[in-house]
Amino acid sequence: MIYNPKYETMPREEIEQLQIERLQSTLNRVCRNVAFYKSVFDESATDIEKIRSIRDLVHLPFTTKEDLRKSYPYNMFAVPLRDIVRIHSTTGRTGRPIAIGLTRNDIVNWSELVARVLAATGVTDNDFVQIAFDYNMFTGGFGLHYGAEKLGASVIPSSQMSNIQRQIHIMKDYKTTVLLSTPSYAVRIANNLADMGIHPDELNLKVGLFGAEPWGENTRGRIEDKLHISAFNIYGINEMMGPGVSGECSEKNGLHINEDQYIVEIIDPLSWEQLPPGQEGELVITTISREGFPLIRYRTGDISAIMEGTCACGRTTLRMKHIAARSDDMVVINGINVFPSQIGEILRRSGCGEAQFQIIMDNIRGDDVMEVRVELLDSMFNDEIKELMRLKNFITESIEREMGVAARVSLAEQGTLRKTPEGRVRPVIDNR
Ligand code: DLL
Repeated sequence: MIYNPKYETMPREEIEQLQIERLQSTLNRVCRNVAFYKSVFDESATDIEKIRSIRDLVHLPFTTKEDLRKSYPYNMFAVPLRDIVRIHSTTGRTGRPIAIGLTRNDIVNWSELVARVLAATGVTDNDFVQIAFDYNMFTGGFGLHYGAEKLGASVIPSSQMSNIQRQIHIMKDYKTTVLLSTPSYAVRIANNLADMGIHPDELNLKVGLFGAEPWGENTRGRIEDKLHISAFNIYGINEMMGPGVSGECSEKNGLHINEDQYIVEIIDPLSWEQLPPGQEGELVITTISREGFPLIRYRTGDISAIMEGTCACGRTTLRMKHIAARSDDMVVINGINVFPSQIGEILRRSGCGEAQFQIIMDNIRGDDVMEVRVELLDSMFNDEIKELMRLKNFITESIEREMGVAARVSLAEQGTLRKTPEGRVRPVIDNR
């Protein structure tokens, strides 16, 4: 269902007209009320009066995560603190946290965006929506909660509890029809269901919306098969209020962007040039209706592309490709951009499943060299040497053929790849 036909099916010129009007008013507000923007516009000699069309966006400076970290907690709010009714924040695991402040109108707008994203997947006021995202400073729980309530659904705020069996009991008892969680949590639910001897058809689940971490068609297939539901991708980021930036419709072919509140661009992460539709690069978002915490050309660090062509669902809003990588994990070797997600895809196809891997870059006597170290899964340990050699050759050849780079592939024992302080495998180690 199209929740808000006015904004979701607006003709292209009208959307762009609305965007430029809202952008101009946002620029005026940030110039008046946010010292950071006043000074960057002054320093870069940006004349906001000259921003007359969406095409002029390229003349505005970017805002980065570092800018927001420096302004923690309140320095970039554009309204007096008494007008802020909600504060959310990132965890700050990788540096200082990024805090956002929302006014009452911001919360109303956010709920509307989330209601649209839910409705696009078929959720209605007849549904029981179980929200298995954390309810805390993280935007997932509260953001989706307000949107689901706005839609009129019956909301079950279960949060992401570590006791998965309890999560499943709630799902069964309350006859949950829609599950909202991270994709990895949905996989854990599916696995536990099997362990508990519950057949998915004993549940009432029909739809799942998953996001907050990268996932692709393999995981979609696994969740759909094991839970007997239709699985949809939703995207958002704390700095853009959280979930609600974009989401998939019934076509499951890209995520529709809520363009009446966000202007989205794709840039080359190295040259910072804007890229045309179809080309992959870093997602840059400008807020155009936000009061508490407006952001101009915010570099999300997420890699996506604007999709070409119109969608059969009837929405006219632009679609973005699902996020499979982050620009900070991209490495460049001999002018070729390499994303860990591309290697992950090749490994899945070569039968390594979700094996962990690491890209190690070195420079040997002036030449850049790339090693891909793949952690053997338990099941692969028993394979004959001949079989492992075949696998190694297959991966090496696929990387060369599909990505145009020569890589040395090595197989490693489990637990031997270098990790981050939080215990995650570092996707890239660049020793150059
Ligand atoms: O994860 C907001 C959210 C909550 C989105 C619930 C969807 C559902 P942050 O904690 O700020 O906000 O993390 C944002 O997570 O920059 C992406 O790298 C990643 N991410 C979010 N959604 C997706 C997705 C929330 N659908 C960061 N696919 C973003 C891939 C995603 N990555």
